[in-house]
Amino acid sequence: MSLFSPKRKKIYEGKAKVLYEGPEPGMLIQYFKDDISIGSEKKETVNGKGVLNNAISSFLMAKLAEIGVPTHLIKKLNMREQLIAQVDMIPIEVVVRNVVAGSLVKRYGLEKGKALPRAIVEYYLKKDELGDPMVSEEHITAFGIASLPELDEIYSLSMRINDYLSGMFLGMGLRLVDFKLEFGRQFLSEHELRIIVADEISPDHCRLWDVKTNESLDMDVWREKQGDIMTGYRDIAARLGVFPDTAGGSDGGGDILSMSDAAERANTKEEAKR
Ligand code: AIR
Ligand code: ASP
Repeated sequence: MSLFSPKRKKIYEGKAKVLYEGPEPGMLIQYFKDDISIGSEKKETVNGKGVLNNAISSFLMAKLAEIGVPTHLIKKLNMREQLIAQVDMIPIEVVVRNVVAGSLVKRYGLEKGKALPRAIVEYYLKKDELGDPMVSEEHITAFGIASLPELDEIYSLSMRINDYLSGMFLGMGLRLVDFKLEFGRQFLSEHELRIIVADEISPDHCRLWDVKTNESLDMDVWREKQGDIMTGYRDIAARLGVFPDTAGGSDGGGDILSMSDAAERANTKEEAKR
C-alpha cells in the first residue's frame, strides 16, 4: 500500500490524534488534530494547534532518541503527520512532577508553585469514563496491565526523560512543572520486546512556566481561560527553534495552518521522495 493512498485505513481516532495504517507492517502514521479537550468534556478546536504539537513532539522525541531513550518516532512527515512505530499501548498515563500544580493542589491542598524536594512519578489508568483514576504499582501489576519489570523500566525511563527535558527547558527559560507520558511495547522479534515512549510530548500534556514570570505557556491557558493558548505554544516552539515560520507571527500561521488535507498529502509525497 502506498503511504499516500487517499483511502488509507484509519486504525484509531483519539481526541487529539488519528492513527492511520503505515506504509509497512509495524508502522503507523500519526496525524495531529486541532481538537482540544479535558477528559471527555469541553471539546473545542484551536486552529493550528496540531501543527505546533507535531513540531514540538517530533523535536522532543528526536532529542530523547539522541540520549538513548527509545521512542515510537521514525520521522516527521509533514506539518501534521509523523511516521511512527506501531506498539502495543500500555493503558497507563505516567505523570512526572517537579513543582506543585494541578491535581496536586486539588487533591492534597499543597501550595501551587512550590518546588518538590524530589520528582514524583504517578500512574493513572487510561479510562475517560472513570476520569482516569490514579493507580499504584500494585493495581497495575495485579490487574495484569504491566509487569513489575516493565514498570521498573517505565519508571527509570520517566526519570531520565524528566532530568533531560527539565535541563533542556531550563536552558530556554522554561520550568517543566509536570508532564504526562505514555508507553508502549514494541516487538523486536517474536520473543523480544522493549518499552518505548509513544503518544506525544507536547504542551497539551506538559505544564511549562516561564522561569522569570511564572506565566503558563501550556494547555492551562485554555483550561483556565487565561487567553490565547496558541501564543504560549508558539513561544515554546520558537524557544525550541522548531517552528520559525509561525513563531513570530500573530496570526497563527494563517494559510499554512489551514492547508487542505490534499495539499498536505502532496507535501508528504514530496518530503518522502527526498
Ligand atoms: N495530563 C494528564 N492527563 C492528561 C494530561 N494532559 C498532564 C497535564 C499535566 C500533568 O499531566 O497536562 O501536565 C498533570 O496533570 P494534573 O491535572 O494531574 O495535575
Ligand atoms: N492525546 C490523546 C488522544 O489523542 C488524548 C489524551 O491524551 O488524553 O486521544
